[in-house]
Amino acid sequence: MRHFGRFGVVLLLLLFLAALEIHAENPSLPLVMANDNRTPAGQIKNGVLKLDLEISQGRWYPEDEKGQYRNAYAFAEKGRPPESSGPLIRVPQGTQIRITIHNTLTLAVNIHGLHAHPGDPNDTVKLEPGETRELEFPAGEPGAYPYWGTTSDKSLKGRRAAETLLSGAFIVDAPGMPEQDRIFVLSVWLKVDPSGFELIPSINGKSWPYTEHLTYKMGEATHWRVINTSDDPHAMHLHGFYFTVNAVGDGEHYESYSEQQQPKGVTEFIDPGHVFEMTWTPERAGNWLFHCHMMMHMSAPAVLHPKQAQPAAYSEHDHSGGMGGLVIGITVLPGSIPAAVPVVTKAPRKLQLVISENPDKVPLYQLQVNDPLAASESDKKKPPSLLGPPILLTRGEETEIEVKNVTSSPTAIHWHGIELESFYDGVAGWTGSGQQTTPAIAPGTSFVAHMAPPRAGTFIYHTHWHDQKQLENGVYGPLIVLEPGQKYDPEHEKIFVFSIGRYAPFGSMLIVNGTPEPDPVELKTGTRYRLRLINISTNEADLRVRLESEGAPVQWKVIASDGADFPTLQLKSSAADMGLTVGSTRDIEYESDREGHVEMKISAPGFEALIMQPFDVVSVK
Ligand SMILES: [Cu+2]
Repeated sequence: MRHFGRFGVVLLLLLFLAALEIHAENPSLPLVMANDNRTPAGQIKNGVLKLDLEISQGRWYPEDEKGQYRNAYAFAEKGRPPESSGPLIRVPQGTQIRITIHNTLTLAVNIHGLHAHPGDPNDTVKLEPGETRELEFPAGEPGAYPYWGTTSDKSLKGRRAAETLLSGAFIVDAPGMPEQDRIFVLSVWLKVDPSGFELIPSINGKSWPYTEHLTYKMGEATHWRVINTSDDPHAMHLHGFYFTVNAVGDGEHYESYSEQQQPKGVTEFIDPGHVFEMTWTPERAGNWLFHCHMMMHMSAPAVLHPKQAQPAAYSEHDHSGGMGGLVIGITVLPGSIPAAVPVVTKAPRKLQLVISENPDKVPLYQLQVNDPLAASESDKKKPPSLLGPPILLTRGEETEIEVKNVTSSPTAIHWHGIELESFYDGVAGWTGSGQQTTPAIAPGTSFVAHMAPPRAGTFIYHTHWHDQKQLENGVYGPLIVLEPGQKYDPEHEKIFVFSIGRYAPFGSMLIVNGTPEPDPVELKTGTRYRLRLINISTNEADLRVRLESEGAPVQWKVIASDGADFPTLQLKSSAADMGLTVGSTRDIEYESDREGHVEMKISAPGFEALIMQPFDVVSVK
């Protein structure tokens, strides 16, 4: 003790008090069980679902029972423990629903979503402490919906702490609907008070690596529903495969897309209270991830792991890898369909991505791409910027990219949107297979990623080291895949990367191509341009991009999303104003027949100042 001195004693006392604070939670409460949403609650007889629900309090362990818990309110089926998410209400279309619901809390609870859909979002049921209510209503239209409660009369966006887990899934199946789907309810425990800030995201009641580990066979079609009952939007990203969005819902209305309308992508934005339905087919074996691309929703919750703020400390065999929260691990087993055998007709093309520390420290890192085919030496002399140079690949061409880490911290690089082998996907300690997972790229070492990208489009390479420092210091860049024989044409193709950088004295700022004040770009009238837009910010799920002239949006044509081209028949001009969620890309065609000034405005909630990318349209004469 003498080594600590008086200051140390005070510190120990504070730590002891902090520990007391944690254990002030009530250990006599029942456990809140994780609900995998596979088993519907209640009994259906003669077309009537009978379900007895309770609202109670329990101890919620976002990880395992050796970890911390929180006292939380949760729904329970009578006679069973409380669950997160709440008991699954799942009925065939046409079912009549009879629910009794009993509030065991000492607080009144206002319940949303227990009615026929579509319904009035303001049609809620208020239960006083100790009150029991009977509800009866028809199931309504097929779809997926959330039901949820609040003890503070807040909306989903305002719920805090114990009430944030009062949520469940409500599914109405159309006749003939396959029931082997999986349902994922997204929650975020958020507590903001003078004693501190707590953010614990969970899927079906658990935070990675305690979320369910899914296993599929190659070729096995999967069908998922994602329901967001948290206060924040999310950007749900699937590694290694494209998925199709089959339907979306806003909590009351559910819209199934016709086959022609179904968007394909690798990242889907989801607002609070909203739902989407997706299908995909795992075509390559190995380990993959489905996760929110917002850094704060996929990092180990600091409140549960105060010492693990340094992901550098993690071991290669530790699957948590600094990740946490809204992350699901998927293992694809070799199945009945044979693995595609790549036909290699010539030596692979070789590129090098060198990540080094910037001697000037602002930004911390600098990235360099060595491409023997791109001879422009001038590019290499550029000062370090908050952005790596573009990597240009050719569709179908076997390529080896050596990632050389000459910094003093480990890293891992993910080839976002590229369909490649799991081992090269870039999640250290996870991707690959049980026998051999992707290693971290330790300081002074290299990792060679192999790929033969099967589609041309706009993609991203970025750090998958779960470290805000790397993501805020430019360890990312555009990854452009061109058609065979096509050359990258900087005259007519303009890349805009939206991200976050720290600029003293302003702190975190939205930036475009590495700067908050991008130079004007000159465009020529009557000339068609391809704009490649990329959002690789930290947490900006709700980023908006607008191209305007004299205050009104111009017309543009969105031609691809996440690297997937839209069918030609669907291409049409639209007003240049769209959301671009984090981990997403869009390809846009734009042509102006008028001279003048055009501005691309990039904005995101939480950033007062929008960022402007100016264009000067000049006439060709
Ligand atoms: Cu998120």
